[in-house]
Amino acid sequence: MHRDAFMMADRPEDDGDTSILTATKPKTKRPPLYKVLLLNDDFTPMEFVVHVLERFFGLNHAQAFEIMLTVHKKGVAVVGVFSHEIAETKVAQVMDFARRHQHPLQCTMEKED
Ligand code: TYC
Repeated sequence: MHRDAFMMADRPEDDGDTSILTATKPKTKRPPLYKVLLLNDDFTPMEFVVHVLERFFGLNHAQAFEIMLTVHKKGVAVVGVFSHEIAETKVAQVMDFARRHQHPLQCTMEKED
């Protein structure tokens, strides 16, 4: 036999095993979180905003009043941090509730850093 005419398994560096082993880091990445933001406007009544915060974000009256005042004074505040799906639901609930009551209240979400 010609000296280069090796069969696969005859090559010293190849034992014929076709399996591939790759070291992989165990993936434990947590899903990203999203901040739900409430925006100020000049028309939505303060009591309506307080009610929204109690109803959709599980805040007590004092907490809701405090966050409402922060939005009123600063223009925007984070009202909660959630998974993407829960944040989307909260935003939709607030926007729908505000629209049904004909208030221009705006609620948005943004990815947390
Ligand atoms: N600025 C509104 C007012 O004076 C109150 C308000 C607070 C509106 C928070 C929206 O997200 C808001 N009636």
